[in-house]
Amino acid sequence: MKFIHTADTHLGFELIKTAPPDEAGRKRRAQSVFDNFVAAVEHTLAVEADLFIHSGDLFNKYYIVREKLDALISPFDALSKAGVPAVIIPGNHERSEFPFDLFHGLRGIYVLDRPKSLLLSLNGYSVGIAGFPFIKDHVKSSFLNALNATEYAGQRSDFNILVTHQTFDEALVGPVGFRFKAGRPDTVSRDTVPLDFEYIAAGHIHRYQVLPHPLKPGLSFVYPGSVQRMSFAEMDEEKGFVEGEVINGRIETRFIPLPAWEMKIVEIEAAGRSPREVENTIRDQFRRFNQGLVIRFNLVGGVAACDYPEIDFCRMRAEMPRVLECQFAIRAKTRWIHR
Ligand SMILES: [Mn+2]
Repeated sequence: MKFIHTADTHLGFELIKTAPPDEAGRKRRAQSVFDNFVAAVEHTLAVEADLFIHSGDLFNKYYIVREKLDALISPFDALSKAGVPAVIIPGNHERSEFPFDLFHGLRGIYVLDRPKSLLLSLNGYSVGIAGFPFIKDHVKSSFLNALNATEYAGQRSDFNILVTHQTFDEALVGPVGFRFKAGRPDTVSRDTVPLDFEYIAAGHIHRYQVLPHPLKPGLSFVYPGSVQRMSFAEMDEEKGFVEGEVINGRIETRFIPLPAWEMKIVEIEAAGRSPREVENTIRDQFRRFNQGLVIRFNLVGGVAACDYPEIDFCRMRAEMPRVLECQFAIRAKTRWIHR
């Protein structure tokens, strides 16, 4: 029995409320995000996996129009046609729900849009799967309530998988390695999770990691991470998804890497300097540019926009060599103004 586990695909990455200054760049990134999701699905078919799991944040925003959602879920067609069951839960980016009929008509796509459990027969094994949408508030009590509401406990199966989109204690994020501690209002303590599972398919944390259950060696909380570097906080992280397989009666996992774009931040002391000087400092970076680069220029040194020289960022973008996306941000005290 083999399965593919992915999460945090953030499809529709280009659709945000305020138009990004580098709109074409954002669209190129969105295409690359979608391509990585497709790559995970294609891998599922190529290795003839028996199950596909998506543990939340399929989409980047909850307000994407229906027509676009229909297009974004097209890779599930291939799974459905190949007879590979897929289990999906809504994450926080979907505000814990999908349009109720989004996956209607797709055979074998199981959306756990409320606490549910199901029993699948996969390559000779009975596999119990329990899951529920992302829980925002009172996670400490709500998590166990939701888990009980799945009624997974009544099932008897060879392997049990929990699908969840939450932060568990000791989860690691960010460039300086921040760890979520038990007791935070948004964090579930791993030691409170029942031991009835063989695999916990987690989502929400964008860095790939495997956290052990403190009370059951061999049971892990697995975050496959996002399929692409969604923000600069992830700029050094390897990206991919997880393949799990039953070997000698237990689930073994491995990480399958996906191509990730390069991300770079350049800080420029710009307040009080002439436009020409700052533009030339930006131009000095052009030799490092390539088509796979997401670059951000942080202009710093001032406390308000008026402290900075007037730069025609449109013209700068027009003259620069092609990058995936170029962002300019001006620091005004603690705020960033995007240009
Ligand atoms: Mn996410």
